[in-house]
Amino acid sequence: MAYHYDDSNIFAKILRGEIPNDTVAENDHALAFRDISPKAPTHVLVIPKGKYVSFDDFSANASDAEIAGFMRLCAQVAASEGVSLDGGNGFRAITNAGSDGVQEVPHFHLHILGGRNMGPMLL
Ligand code: IU
Repeated sequence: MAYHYDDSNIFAKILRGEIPNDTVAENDHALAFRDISPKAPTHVLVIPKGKYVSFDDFSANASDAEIAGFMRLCAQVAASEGVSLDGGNGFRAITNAGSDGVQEVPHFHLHILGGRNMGPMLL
């Protein structure tokens, strides 16, 4: 079974430059921008520039260079937001996948949340 990517999703439109975004950082393989409805003082979304539906799609199918670029941008964002453990108080990184994960936008994204104590994980 192949993953189905919907080119009409909002993050695809952001990547195509059709919708503005509040960019924090980017590299060849990934883009980081502020969540439009922040749940914490720092709430940044990191997305791959390639067409991947979810964490499992990305992990299974992205190239090593794409995965490295994505992860490095996550670390860069944590540092620039002042939440990295290299000098800051930490953060939470989460990704929702599919209907049981309650994923709203079907383009893989990692939420980086911090700037306050995030409390216990909700289960
Ligand atoms: P989710 O993991 O797919 O549930 O998260 C989607 C996030 O995308 C959510 O936190 C929204 O606030 C956010 N978002 C956004 O930043 N810009 C948009 O135009 C839309 C959603 I639609």
